[in-house]
Amino acid sequence: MIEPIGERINGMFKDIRIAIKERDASVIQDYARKQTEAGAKFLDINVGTAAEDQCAAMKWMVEAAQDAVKTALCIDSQKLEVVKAGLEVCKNEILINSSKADPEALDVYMPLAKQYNASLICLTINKDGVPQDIDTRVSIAAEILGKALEHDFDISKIYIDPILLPINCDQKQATMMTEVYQQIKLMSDPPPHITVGLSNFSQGTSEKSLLNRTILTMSMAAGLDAPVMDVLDEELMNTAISAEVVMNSFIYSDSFLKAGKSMLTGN
Ligand code: THG
Repeated sequence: MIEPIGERINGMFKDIRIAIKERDASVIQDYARKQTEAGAKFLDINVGTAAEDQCAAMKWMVEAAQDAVKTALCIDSQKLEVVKAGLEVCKNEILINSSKADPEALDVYMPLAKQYNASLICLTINKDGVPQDIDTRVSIAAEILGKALEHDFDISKIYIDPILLPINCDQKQATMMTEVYQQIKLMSDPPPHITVGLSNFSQGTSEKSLLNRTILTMSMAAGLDAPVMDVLDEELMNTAISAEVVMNSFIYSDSFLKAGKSMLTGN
């Protein structure tokens, strides 16, 4: 089954930015509960760029969220010290978001993740920047899996993010990505999970929800299984459940939406 990562607790959203500034935990906790009820397996926690002290803000957000829910938290920052701040206070299950793929970065993040018994998102970005083609993404993914073997890191706790770019930035990227997912899924048994920021795709477009549903369906067919996504978009979540039943992940009945939802929420 898909493991949706709820995107909404992110300082890029104005209401979260204000909540961080005013230290209003109720806003974080409302989104933690609502996204969990909607079927999020993980809650992304990202302080954004506005917070003055990002480490303090991360600690506060993690504490606020875990006071409300037992849902696993996805500690999201490009900065190692901000990730570490979140890890120090996190009592829930952890997904670290994220490490880059150069060996120096992975040699820091893989032991760190093991120390916290955490799963780890690895971006297919190295010193040469964000890859724009299939082969570079696939070869960086292979390097990530090689490093995981070296560190004796459980591949089923690796989430590879091959970087989904906006449709209005380079329209050819989306179909390339499905090829990338298929190739990564063949690299090991069990395969790693595959993550992307799904809403990246529709950023700054009209028809965001429709574009997100369409790319989600196509991507799930190719192996995407853990998108950072808008789990509060009910049609998007229903699309995910529908894709799972089409792929024979659970038995069809006329109440498959209800059945799928309860599989996601565990009740
Ligand atoms: N990969 C990984 N983690 C990620 C991303 C990724 N975390 C952050 C981000 N990208 C995924 N989360 C979002 C959250 C919201 C949006 C996009 C990605 C978004 N926001 C709207 C917009 O910008 O148009 C609305 C913002 C607003 O209302 O202010 O689309 O790629 N591993």
